Amino acid sequence: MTLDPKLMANALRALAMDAVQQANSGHPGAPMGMADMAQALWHDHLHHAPTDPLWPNRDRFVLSNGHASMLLYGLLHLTGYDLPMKELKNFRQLHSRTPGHPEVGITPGVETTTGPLGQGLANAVGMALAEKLLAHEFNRDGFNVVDHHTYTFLGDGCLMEGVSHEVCSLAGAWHLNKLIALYDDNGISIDGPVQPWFADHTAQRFKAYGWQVLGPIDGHDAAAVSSAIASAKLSATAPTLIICKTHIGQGSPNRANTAKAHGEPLGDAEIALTRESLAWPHAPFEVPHEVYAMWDAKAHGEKKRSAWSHLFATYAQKHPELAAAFEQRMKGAVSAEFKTQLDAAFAHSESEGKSVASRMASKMALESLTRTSPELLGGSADLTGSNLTQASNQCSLRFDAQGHVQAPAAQASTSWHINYGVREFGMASIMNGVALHGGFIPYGGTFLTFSDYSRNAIRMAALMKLRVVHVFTHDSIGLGEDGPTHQSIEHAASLRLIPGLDVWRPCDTSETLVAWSSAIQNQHRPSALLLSRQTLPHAPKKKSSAIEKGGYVLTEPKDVGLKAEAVAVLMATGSEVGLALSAQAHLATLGIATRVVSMPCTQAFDRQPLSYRQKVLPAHLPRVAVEMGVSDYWWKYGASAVVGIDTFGESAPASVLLPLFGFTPENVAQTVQAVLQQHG
Ligand SMILES: Cc1ncc(C[n+]2csc(CCOP(=O)(O)OP(=O)(O)O)c2C)c(N)n1
Repeated sequence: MTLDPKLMANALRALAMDAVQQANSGHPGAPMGMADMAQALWHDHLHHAPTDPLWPNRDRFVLSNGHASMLLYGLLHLTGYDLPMKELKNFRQLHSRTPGHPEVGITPGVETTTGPLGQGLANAVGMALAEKLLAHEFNRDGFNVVDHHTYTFLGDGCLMEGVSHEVCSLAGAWHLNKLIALYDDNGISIDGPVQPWFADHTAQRFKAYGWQVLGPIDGHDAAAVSSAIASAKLSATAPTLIICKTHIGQGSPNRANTAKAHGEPLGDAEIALTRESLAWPHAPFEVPHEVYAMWDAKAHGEKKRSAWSHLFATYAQKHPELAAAFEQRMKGAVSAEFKTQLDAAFAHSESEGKSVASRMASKMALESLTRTSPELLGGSADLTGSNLTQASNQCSLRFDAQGHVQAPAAQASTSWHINYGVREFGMASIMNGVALHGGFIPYGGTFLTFSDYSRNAIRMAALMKLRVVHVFTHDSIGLGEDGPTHQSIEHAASLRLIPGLDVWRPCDTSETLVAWSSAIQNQHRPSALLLSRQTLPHAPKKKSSAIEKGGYVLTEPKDVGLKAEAVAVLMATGSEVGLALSAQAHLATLGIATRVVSMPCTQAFDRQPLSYRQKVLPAHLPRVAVEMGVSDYWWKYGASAVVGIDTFGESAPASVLLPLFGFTPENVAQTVQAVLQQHG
């Protein structure tokens, strides 16, 4: 069979224009423009196995400009993945395996969900980082069991997005030489030719990051693209950007090089003209057998995959423990030891009853966790000493000038901690890429207020059901003098609005330990841990199983010396649980019996059966919520009043701010009394 790269690329073009036309929506221009680049990469270089899309040592391919989804679907279909033509005909329709933008978990061969521009590139950086770290940890002489590239396609939009700066700067500093990015430099975005708003010297920009830059080359010359990729693969110390000059909508006589090609179907008349100009006479969704044969990657992929399997089998004989650990890590299984350790730490915390800031409690959890779970890949966006994300046995990740991971001083097991620099969004989206690659449970810290910077990546983690853990410290006005710029007000409530994200705001060491334990055990869910800067008192003795439910009865009137049944419930989280307990004690002196409910994770609470939730929050009892944040969130729990903050904070010591904003036992008690009066 003689290969015809143009014909192969034209098959991608035809499928893209026909599917977009059939859906009457979508983006034909980018797939048509990148078809030759895709042919060069996927045919000549990409190590992938359509019959086993999750083979651990496959190359990763990330379509960062996710609106070009039809390019990826075309590639997956033609190379032999389980993506039949009927799925392409169903492009963008309900429950198809070809959603508008690629979504991981829906389409075999899709490595990450892309569409929010810039983040696919960030995910690719995370994948390349994971590869490098796993290779360092698991490869042995003659056994490069972790040895693959990460490729990404990206467009002008990805490069305009600020997150591309954050992550490409890191990729350079980390010497991610197996990361190869192909830039679809077509000079067009939605508003038109980009020159007036995107005049960067991209090559110089990437050289300044420490990348190798190849091109500009003709992105429609598949041989030129292929040989650029071949040289990129030789890079020993730097990631590579290949600048490919292309024409958006290539092949369409009237739409090529126009913004109209970006996001509109070409229309029947233009499609007919395009068929002619491409010399592609076939009916819509018809691909000749010989073209399928040229694209079919099943046999070749299976050869690569089985060669790796053999290598791994010999590795497993020589290094059985490493092989078992690698398999466990790639499955995302955590050692049973971690739970034993946390249970012991919990018992210790309960017996000690120490007052500790919850950020410090989190560090204590990490001290134990990182010893049993080397897959924990920690980090902080330049706030390590404040977030307390680095356990004493964790090594700061460093690379030498040759791009090698600097081995730490002799240590039995290594857990890494990454200094991400001041790059919250970059950190969060890189963590997603690391989690997608497999082999690690990434976590990263910053101040809770700056969760806004990371927000879309947190949302993407939730959408993709990724186990990443965000450590957000300094979670309220309780941080004090840094003032309103740093004080979280709306953040807890706003994070709780993200479907599929567990938001924990623990009140003491024991709850913090359970929060960590739950975050790690939830393999298909991201978690955010909201932690205090200030010291928090230990709450009364409790069971970890109650805390896991996300909301539970912490104290009853009898715990403060009253025989009576509770007449009201105080619901509180984090630092305000101690305050609710003080208010409960204060009310008891007035003969008013209340119950305190701790609600460290409202999502976990919401997942409990109704009968449990009604037991904790009985319908007949008025409720007062106490949380140093916007009051809005608490109305859903039937609060009659909320002691919250609906303005920004102030710059002053916490000891001044707390009473100023009404966070005193007296004010909380008065609020309960006022509610009881209203309820007669
Ligand atoms: C974060 C984000 N902002 C905006 C969009 C909407 N959007 C989709 S494609 C696009 C233009 C991208 O231009 P380019 O990367 O050059 O793509 P091309 O025109 O070459 O297809 C925009 C603004 C998005 N998907 N993500």
